[in-house]
Amino acid sequence: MFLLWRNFWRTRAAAVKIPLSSRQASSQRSSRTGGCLTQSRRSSGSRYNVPPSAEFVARVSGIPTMAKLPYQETADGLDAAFVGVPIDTGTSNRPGARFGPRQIRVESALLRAYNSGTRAAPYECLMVADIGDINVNVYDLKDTCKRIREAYRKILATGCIPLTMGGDHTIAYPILQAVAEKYGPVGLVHVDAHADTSDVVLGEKIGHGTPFRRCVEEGLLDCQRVVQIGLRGSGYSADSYEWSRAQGFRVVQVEECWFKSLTPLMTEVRAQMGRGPVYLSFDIDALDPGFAPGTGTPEIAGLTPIQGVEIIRGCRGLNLVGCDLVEVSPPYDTTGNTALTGANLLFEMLCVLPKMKYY
Ligand SMILES: [Mn+2]
Repeated sequence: MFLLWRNFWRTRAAAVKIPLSSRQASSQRSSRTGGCLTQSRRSSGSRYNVPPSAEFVARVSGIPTMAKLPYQETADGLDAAFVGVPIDTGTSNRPGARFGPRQIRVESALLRAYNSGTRAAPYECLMVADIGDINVNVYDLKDTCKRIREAYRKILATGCIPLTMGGDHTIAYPILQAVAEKYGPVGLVHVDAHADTSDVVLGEKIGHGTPFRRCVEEGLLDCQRVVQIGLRGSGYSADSYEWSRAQGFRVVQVEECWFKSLTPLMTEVRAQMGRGPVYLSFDIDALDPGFAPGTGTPEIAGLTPIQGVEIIRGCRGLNLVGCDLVEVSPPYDTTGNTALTGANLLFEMLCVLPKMKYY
């Protein structure tokens, strides 16, 4: 009866343009349009954050957050959080990845709420938000690493799974320091054109070519449960991946991936990872630069976006404790398509997190 009465007055108010009280107006906006001026993100009545649908709210409207989710300051109360780490101080070649999180957020306005391929419904089972960017120090990479490590400690302490938008690949090192502090040595699915296992570059231990060497040295990885997929490009010696193999990593060079579905590979990877905690680190340069030119160290003959999606979907069932998508460098792809690809890959990551609901 109340509903009938309310609807009557709403209809009447709309028809004769009776000014509504601000409370009524806001309620009407929420229920009819999924949020309008205020971009009410919880308009569906769901207990979870649900991004406003582009069926009712123009995609191009609003302040760009990842997937048009609400922004909140901390990870409190969240099952998963999108977080940006805007640095490129660790890049060895073309810079620009500091603008990655920002452009990924802008392009992510195209994302919708359901995964049509896997029937995942992330916003019906997980509380997700965008918690902004780590306050990095663009003048000091070591200080930036410290800031990242401390920020991720706090994020992980809440029980939330971070979905990170890079930033160059240096960031995986301090993130994994915080992750291993909580979970112990983790398995790693590392998708990349490069192994990122150099020891020292130009005299420096910290950079985007060294994070996984540092992780091994500090015992952050369960080396028997590490796989590196998509590696390629010219090297400094004939066997560029000798060090990785010597640690116990499985190395899947790109030649093993050419012309194939990677779904069978991922069956093996899931067996390798077992039930323990796993971190997924996806460097956009794993994809062929024809698909993802907006990155700092592109290598030809890379993975297709289809293979990238197969890898991420193949992580379904793993005990994922964190994921990142790094090295999107907007200045090298002004179309935004690399960032859009990155946004979609991050959505795919969200859709394979533990406790996901699938229809
Ligand atoms: Mn990398």
